[in-house]
Amino acid sequence: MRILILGGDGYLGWPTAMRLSALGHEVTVVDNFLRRLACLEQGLEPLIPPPPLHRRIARWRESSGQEIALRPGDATDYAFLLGVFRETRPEAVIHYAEQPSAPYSMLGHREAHLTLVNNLASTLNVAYAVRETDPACHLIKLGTMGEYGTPNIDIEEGFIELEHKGRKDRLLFPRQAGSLYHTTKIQDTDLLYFYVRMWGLRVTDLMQGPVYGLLTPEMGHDAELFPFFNYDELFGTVLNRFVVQAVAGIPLTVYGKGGQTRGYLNLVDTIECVRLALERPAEAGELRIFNQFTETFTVNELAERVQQAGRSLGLSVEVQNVANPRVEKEEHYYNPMHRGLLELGLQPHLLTHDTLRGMLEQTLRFQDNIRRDAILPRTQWK
Ligand code: USQ
Repeated sequence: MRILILGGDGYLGWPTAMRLSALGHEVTVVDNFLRRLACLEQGLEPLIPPPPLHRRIARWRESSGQEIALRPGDATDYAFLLGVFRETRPEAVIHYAEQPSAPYSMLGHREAHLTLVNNLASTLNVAYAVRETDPACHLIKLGTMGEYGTPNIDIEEGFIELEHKGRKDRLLFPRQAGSLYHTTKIQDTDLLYFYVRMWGLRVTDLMQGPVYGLLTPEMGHDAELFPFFNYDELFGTVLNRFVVQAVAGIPLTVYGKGGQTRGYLNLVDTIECVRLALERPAEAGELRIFNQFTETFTVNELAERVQQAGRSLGLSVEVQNVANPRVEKEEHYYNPMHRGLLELGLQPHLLTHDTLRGMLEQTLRFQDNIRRDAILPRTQWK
């Protein structure tokens, strides 16, 4: 297939590009390097310095013999994006080109504005470019489990059958986000649902939980192909942060009581979910929603597992409850459904002791790069 990946430089975008390229697809990546720029502005560095995208692509060519095409540019620039669609004629587009951090979106007005404009304008542009060039092109959009929040009822996969005053309907599941970033994802879903109904687009919206992991098979041990792995409070997801903290001998930063529950998945499974969605596209006129995670954990459970794995490697891992910088429930009901991707054939890589040991061992290789001043949360929600 001809596949366009928007946000191909990021934590998920780059490993996805390599995987799809390894499978023989014709892959083009677009990126405006927003993540690199935001890290520079905020004084943050990923654990393993990622070479510029054109160098990673050259490296991938050397190791695999496969080509990935690069079109640097901004998905919020419609003329640019439409040009790329016209040139590459994608049969599927994977939209990762969003500002992905909840804390970043809560830093202040400038960052909130950037998040809102970037995420909504890019999504609008993708919908228009698909309609303009080939309405049959399958649009795969990365959503988030955070769109649903933590309601006191079971979370369905996207839609809920409701009976109200004796009448029934199938409606989008109620959403109530916990950050401005998550709110833009709700708005993305609404935009896409609107254009699915208006124009008959085919869209898959992947409601993904926090991702963890460093390696995918395509990387081997070649650090030049490793993903953009952050461990700071802005761009690092919780389990990746805990692994780095364990290696650095910093007490694991459990926010508040640590009963916050989320649905997690391995980086390898993220890419597998996208592949499965690609190979079995949504129908024309369908907004198909999958809840994309494999297991749920509380933050305390994650900390405990990292502690055990760390101790088995001789690390002394402590846990510290720090004041929660976020506004979120610290103890709550959480029971989200996640059948759709399993039905498509997903074989989950679960969070085992060995997986955690592997992550710790990889991180130990780069322990001299860890910046201790990037760990503690500074961004307050209130
Ligand atoms: N947390 C801690 N300690 C930390 C960092 C986080 O206790 O040092 C807690 C948070 O308060 C939260 C949970 O861990 O309750 C998850 O936090 P996170 O930073 O791993 O995830 P989040 O900010 O929600 O965002 C991440 C990705 C985002 C994605 C989302 C999926 O950055 O792109 O959409 O996970 S979900 O959380 O399901 O909305």
